[in-house]
Amino acid sequence: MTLSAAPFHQRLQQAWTASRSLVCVGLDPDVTKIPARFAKSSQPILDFNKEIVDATHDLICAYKPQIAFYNAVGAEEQLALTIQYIRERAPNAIVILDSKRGDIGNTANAYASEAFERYKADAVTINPYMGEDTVRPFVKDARYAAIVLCRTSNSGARDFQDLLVDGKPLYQHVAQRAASKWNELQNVLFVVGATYPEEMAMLRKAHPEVTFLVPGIGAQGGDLKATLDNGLDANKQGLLISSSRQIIFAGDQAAIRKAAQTLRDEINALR
Ligand code: OMP
Repeated sequence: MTLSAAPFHQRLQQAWTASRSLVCVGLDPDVTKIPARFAKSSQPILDFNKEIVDATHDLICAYKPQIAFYNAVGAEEQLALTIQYIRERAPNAIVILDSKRGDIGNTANAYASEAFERYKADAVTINPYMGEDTVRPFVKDARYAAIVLCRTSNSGARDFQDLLVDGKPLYQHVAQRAASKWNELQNVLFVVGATYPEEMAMLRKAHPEVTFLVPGIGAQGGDLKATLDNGLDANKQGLLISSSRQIIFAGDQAAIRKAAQTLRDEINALR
């Protein structure tokens, strides 16, 4: 079996092992913040992303482009070329398309095809609010994964995710359903924000084998030590610790590398 045909859970293990890193770099190329050195480029987003990938490819286990930053400026082609470049430069890295999809079945099929066929991502973030049929298209093939929003990193996460349903917060129901009903192919992950370490501890206790995508480290002020204490699995893995702005807008290429290396080293020292 070639690596690209391997099941997602094997590819993820390979990415962790090969990189010895739990760092995921978020490729969120806000055009108002792209460094001036790219001003003359005809494809500034692509060139900026290439610089980031060149600087970090041996320090990370995953990249996570957030689709809004590409859609907002009609840069879909640059997104596709970025993912192509990641495949060349970092063949073991997992590519997560952060598009937080969630819609009825036939529309979800189109979103799955966008993520896995058009952009050739390995995984996609999913909003599970509309229920099982909206998630199914993303988990039906073991090569690809759905990363389900459980306990998000933002302040508004409390508004609905903490509501008690049958005596239990809604985010725990989401996790329970996702892990027990949608995960036959071991290709369901959870989004769990670094800004809510107690909730992360609850989720890790209830779901020792599920991988968490953890945004919120860096610009959002999440606590790295608490994240590792509460989120690591029994193999000292089980986490994709994602940081975007703190790494990609750190400065020149050396500063970008240093930011990724510092995060990787801090994580490895704590696990
Ligand atoms: P930084 O705060 O710059 O590291 O970026 C965070 C990234 O993670 C953005 O792309 C967000 O869209 C994304 N994110 C969150 O910030 N919070 C969440 O709960 C979930 C995500 C996500 O799904 O990646």
